[in-house]
Amino acid sequence: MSSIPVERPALQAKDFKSDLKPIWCPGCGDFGVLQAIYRALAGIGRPPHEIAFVSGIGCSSRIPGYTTAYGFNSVHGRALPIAQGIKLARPELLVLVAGGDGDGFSIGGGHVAHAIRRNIDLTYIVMDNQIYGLTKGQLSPTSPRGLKTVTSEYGSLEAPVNPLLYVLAYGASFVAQGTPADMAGLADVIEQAIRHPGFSFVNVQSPCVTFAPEDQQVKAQRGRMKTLASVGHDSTNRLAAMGLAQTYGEVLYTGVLYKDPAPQPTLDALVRERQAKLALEAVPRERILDMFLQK
Ligand SMILES: Cc1ncc(C[n+]2csc(CCOP(=O)(O)OP(=O)(O)O)c2C)c(N)n1
Ligand code: SF4
Repeated sequence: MSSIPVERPALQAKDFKSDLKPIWCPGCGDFGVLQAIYRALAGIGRPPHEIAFVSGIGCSSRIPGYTTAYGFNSVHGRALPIAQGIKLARPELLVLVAGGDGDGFSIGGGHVAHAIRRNIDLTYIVMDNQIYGLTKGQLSPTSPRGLKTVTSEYGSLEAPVNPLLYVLAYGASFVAQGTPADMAGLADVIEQAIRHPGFSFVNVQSPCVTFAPEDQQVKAQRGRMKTLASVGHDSTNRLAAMGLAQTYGEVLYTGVLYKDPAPQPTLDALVRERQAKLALEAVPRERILDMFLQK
């Protein structure tokens, strides 16, 4: 047999596009997120069969089906536990997780903190449209105070969850934000998130053109967008990142907010290490038989 290594052909964005046609409303921000994911995956170069893409339930959670990766459109709010299980069982896979702000910060909010503290190597992309899209426009955890929806006819009385502060405060290893209004920037942060070892989070302000108000649409976003590079942000400084994250809902910062300069070991790696150690220490099978036969 030849020992010459076989080079993998370079992959292109189109290699990650499935035959399924998205059924999102025309103009939905999630189309842009999908394109950015195709580009990021092409940049990474792992073939689709080496990628597990898990989502919850919602318009945004349809996204794995539009890729050629192995997809699991799972249960509302439960994408993260499923993805963590997959990564622990099959650490060689590239694991992506995606869903809406409702999926991630309402019903699934409790899972985020635990995924972060476990620091399992996966990338979590939240399509934050500040509304429940699939169920036709109810308040979501990131809806701004005062928003009038079918469930808040006189305007929401609640303050929104700040997803950036949430994940930064729990110690996420990589935190970025993007928008389909800047496709190149979005593809770039998703690729960086995938490359980063450990729990990586990308908040994408992905407008719902059907149920979200005008000031959340791409046109309005352009007036609020600021790249983190333009303000000279040091992405190795978590406290500086938390300071900028306070402006969530006002300034739309794009780029990498935080990237751990010395990433901690991931739980999947630690589990493998322990398994190997225990296997070495394990009593050999023959010895167990001896013990049983009291030799
Ligand atoms: C356990 C459970 N509770 C509620 C629902 C109904 N439900 C489906 S999607 C959804 C919220 C969708 O909003 P979001 O997660 O933000 O995603 P989007 O549709 O906006 O992309 C809800 C409440 C469900 N499917 N399962
Ligand atoms: S309802 Fe909103 S989030 Fe859902 S597909 Fe339509 S535009 Fe997108």
